[in-house]
Parts: sequence; C-alpha cells; structure tokens
Amino acid sequence: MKEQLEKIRSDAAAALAAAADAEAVEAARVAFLGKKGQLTAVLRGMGALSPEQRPVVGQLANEIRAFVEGEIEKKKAELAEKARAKKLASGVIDVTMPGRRNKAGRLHPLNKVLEEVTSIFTGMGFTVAEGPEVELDYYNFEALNTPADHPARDSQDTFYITDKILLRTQTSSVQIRAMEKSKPPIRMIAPGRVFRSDTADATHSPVFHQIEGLVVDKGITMANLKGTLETFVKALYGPDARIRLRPHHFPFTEPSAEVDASCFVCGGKGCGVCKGEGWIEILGAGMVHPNVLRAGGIDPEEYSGFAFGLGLERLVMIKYGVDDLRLFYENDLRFLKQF
Ligand code: 2NM
Repeated sequence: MKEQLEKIRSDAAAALAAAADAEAVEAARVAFLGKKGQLTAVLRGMGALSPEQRPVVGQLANEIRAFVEGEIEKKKAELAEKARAKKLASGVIDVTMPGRRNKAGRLHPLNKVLEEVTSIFTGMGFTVAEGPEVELDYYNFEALNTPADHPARDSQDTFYITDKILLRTQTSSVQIRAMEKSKPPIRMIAPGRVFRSDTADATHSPVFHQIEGLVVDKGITMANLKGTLETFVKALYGPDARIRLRPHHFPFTEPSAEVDASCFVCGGKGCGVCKGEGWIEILGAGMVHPNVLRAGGIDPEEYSGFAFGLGLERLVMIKYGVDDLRLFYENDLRFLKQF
C-alpha cells in the first residue's frame, strides 16, 4: 500500500508538471483527489490493514493529499502568471490608455436660459410661481381684460377643452391667481409652458415657454418698469446693453410697450443678427390695467403695477443663434451637445 501511495505521489507530480492549462489541472485533481480518484480508492482499502499499519498508512496518505493539493495550487498560480505575462506581452491591455470617462448629462438649452433668467430676477427679490397648464377661461382671458370678442379668444388660436376650460395661452393666469391669494407688495415671475393652436414651423410651435413678471405695490410707475428691465438686460447681455420701449397694445396693460435690447453682437451698429437694426425685440410689457388689478382683488386707486412677458425659445434662439425652434423639441444629441 505504501508503494501504491508513493506511485500516486510521483504520478500526480508528473501529471501536474505536464498540465498545460486549467482543464488539465482540474482533470489531475479529479483523477487523484476526486471521489473516484486514486487516493480515495487507497483510503477505502485501509479497512483491510492491521491496527498497527493503519495510522502509518493514514499519515502517509494525508501527507500525499497535502502534497498533491500543494502542487495543484502551485501549478494554478504558475498558469495564471503565464497567462498574465502573455496578455501583457501581446498588448491586449494598453496600460497607458486613459480611463473611460463617464458621460455627464447637461441642461437643455431652454432650462439653461430659464435658470439664468430666473436667477437674475430672484436676485432682484422676485419669487417664482407656477400654475396649472389646463386653465379656466376666466384666468386666461376674462380676468386679463381680454373681452369675449378679442381675436386671442378665437378657437383658431386657443386650444379649448370645453367652452370654459382651455390650455393656457400665457402664464399671466398664474399672476391673477397670485394677486387673489396675496396682498401687495408682489414681485414675482411665472415661467411655464403655454399652448397656441399654431402649425409648427421655424418660428412657431403649438407648445412653447413663457416667463411673465409682475410687480404690484404703492407708487409703482413706468420708471420702475424701465429700471427693472434695463437691469435684467444688462445682467443677461452685459453692462453695455441698453433697452428701448416702443408703444404697443396688450389688453392687460395700459400703457403697453414692446421692449428692444441693443444688439448684443454689434452693440447697436447693425449686423446680421439684428438684421441691420441695432435692436432686437425681446419682451412685451406695460402698466397693469386697472381692470386686471381689480380682477386680482387689488384696489387700483391704492396700488399700481407693471408686468412683462417674454418667450423663452425666442430668447434662447437670439442668444445662441438657433434658427429653427423645432430643434428644441427634437432632442437630437448633436444639437443638445452644443450647449
Ligand atoms: C406680456 C406683455 C405685457 C403680463 C400681464 C400680466 C398680468 F397678469 F399681470 F396682468 N402678466 N403678464 C404681460 C404684460 C405679458 O407678454 C408679452
């Protein structure tokens, strides 16, 4: 039995020395140490030995098991090291290559400019309010001094859900709700999605974004409107930017104005961006109509206010030279990556 065990030792050593891969090592392990392996078979036969021989043979068998196990581990380590050396030598891993970068997301250009505009106004003490996109006709038109025969109320322009419920066409509805809820002084902006029944083209979309502002207090005048908008435009385009007001008409303000900013590209000399004008229209504004203050529960004899509204898409298009509004909604990464 001792010879048998010694033979197992030398056979196992030879088999492992010859093993060229992990499969061969495993095959040797099964052949010598497995349930049906040679060493196991010898141990099974130990019952036939005399009590004096049994511990001697048992000790030798354990020694050989430990030896074979040791040889297996040695061979495994040797093979792993060989594989590693081969991989490195064949250049599969170029350790000088930079690691894989995690691609970071970024803000959509509309949100980027929205954040910029919002932070300019919150810096001047304005709060930010949101309201429902599905709105009552009352808040969208009636309370905004927009009479029943006004062209804006035409179902050609407005998405009506019932004759009293619609998709808001402006965020002024949020301002009326704010006036109903709180007393002056009010300084707020209302950003959000608005809806108009337009066919999409380079400058129109049935869904777009507005930011409307409202200030109501005692003694608010047109000078406050001009100063606030000038501060806004300088913050947005730089300290040399100027504004000019042109008379206009809105049902919810009186007087009303369209507001131009001096061209941020040429500074007013005239260029391709401002189409030679030197000015770019960016806002509508005016002094809040007494009827609108009244609808908001505010006494126009005691308080006055100004309001303004701007189209976010238009602002982004001007700022970045985007020539087609539809690019904002298509989510083409080649477009979005540029911001
Ligand atoms: C504009 C132009 C002028 C406006 C008016 C109001 C409200 F609710 F206070 F009456 N909010 N926004 C306003 C005024 C909006 O958008 C071109």
